Amino acid sequence: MLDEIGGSVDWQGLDAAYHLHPFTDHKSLHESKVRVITSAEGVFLHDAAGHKILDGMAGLWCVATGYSRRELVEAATTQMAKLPYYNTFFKTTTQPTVALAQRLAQIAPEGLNHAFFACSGSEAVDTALRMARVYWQTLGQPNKKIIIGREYGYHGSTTLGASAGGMVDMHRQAGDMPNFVQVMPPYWYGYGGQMSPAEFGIYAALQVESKIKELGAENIAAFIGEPLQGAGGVIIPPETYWPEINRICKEHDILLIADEVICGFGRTGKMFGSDTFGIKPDMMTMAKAITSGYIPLSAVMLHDRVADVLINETGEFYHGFTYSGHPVACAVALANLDIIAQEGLVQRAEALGVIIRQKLHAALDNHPMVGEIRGVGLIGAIELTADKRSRKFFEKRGRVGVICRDYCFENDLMMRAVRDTMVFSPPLTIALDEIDLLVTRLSQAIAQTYEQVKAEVAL
Ligand code: PXG
Repeated sequence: MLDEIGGSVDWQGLDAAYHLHPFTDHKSLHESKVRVITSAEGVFLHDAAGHKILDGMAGLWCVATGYSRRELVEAATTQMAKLPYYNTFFKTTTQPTVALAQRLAQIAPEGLNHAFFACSGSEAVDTALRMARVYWQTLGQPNKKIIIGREYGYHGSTTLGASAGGMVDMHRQAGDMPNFVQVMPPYWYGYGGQMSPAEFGIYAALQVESKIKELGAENIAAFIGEPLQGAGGVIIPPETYWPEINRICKEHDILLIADEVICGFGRTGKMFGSDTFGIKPDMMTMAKAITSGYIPLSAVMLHDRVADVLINETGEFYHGFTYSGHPVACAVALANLDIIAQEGLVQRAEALGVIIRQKLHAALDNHPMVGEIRGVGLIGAIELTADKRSRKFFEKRGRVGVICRDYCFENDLMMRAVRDTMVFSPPLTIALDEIDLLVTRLSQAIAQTYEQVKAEVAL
């Protein structure tokens, strides 16, 4: 393979020799070879083999403002030249850090007025969970330690994040600390049976209340949930779900943490998923689109009622990171939030979401293998099914999804498969003709998948 300056470098071989990837079975990766991404602009990626790939996933759900934004590059280089690093530990701060904390307070739901910075979604989640426990310790209730999460929830890959999430394989591989439990997700398509979505939303929320009663509210610190469960397969809760969760957390005096790492900054058609679903969080975790993925940054936003206790009563909170509030990352985030505001990307996500779903319905509703098309703003999912009417899953879960994902790759479309659910989350800057291209390539991949699997599963 030729590198960009014309030399011959075997990047794939070197990658196999020296690099371990996240969430990867390396033996099978080495058999199939890695794809080398070399550059990107707008909503397109380029790889070393010369493909121009439509990025239907905005990287990993993060490149909201699209690739190749000069404004973000300039914000980073200007800040690097002025002050590339300083910490926020010992009575010091930096200007971009303060400005970003203020900006986040302005755009976050009412009452969430204080920001704590970290570098990844996992660290933000870890921080929020520790804050929740410290909050209750400070109030003289140290037994309130248990965190309730949900099956298929994803809250990152630190040990606390993995424990809070509901990914069984992560739990099996040591991500299973004590004092974490999971309840059913509000996954109507998978678990709703004969219930209407509205009935099922209440039913799923009441599982949280049952768990609280079983374990005792006096032992529970917080409930954590993504407004919609992204990595779990874009599980969008029925409208009845979150209002009931608000009630339950309030009534039982349990903190409510909204993990906005995927939903934040316009993805769901409002600034935050909490705005879209009417969530009243005590804390919000955010990352990814805060900088459109250009540089690592995350934050926890705290409601006044939590911040007041931590600020005025706790004393020192023994937690923080070398790069908390990193000035370059914060400068990039500010420039990124400027673009989101100036280009109306939040409203755009809402409007384009309607259009993309219309087009997907028109192209795929009659397909025998498409069980459901769902979405909100510019995030969505297509359930591939063995039986449309009964919403039956394939026998070997996940296999058809991988086949379809590989056909997407072949058609120069980057998509994710979660089990047999195809998920999409393109940059919020995607244009109408690029939406058409996404729908055409995805439909083609689904048709090819169908041809391959229909004989086996008698669809
Ligand atoms: N919370 C949520 C809701 C997430 O989606 C994290 C926390 C952790 O963020 P960091 O920055 O530590 O990765 C995430 C991350 C996937 C995929 O394949 C999803 C994530 C990360 C990597 C892959 O869907 N979400």
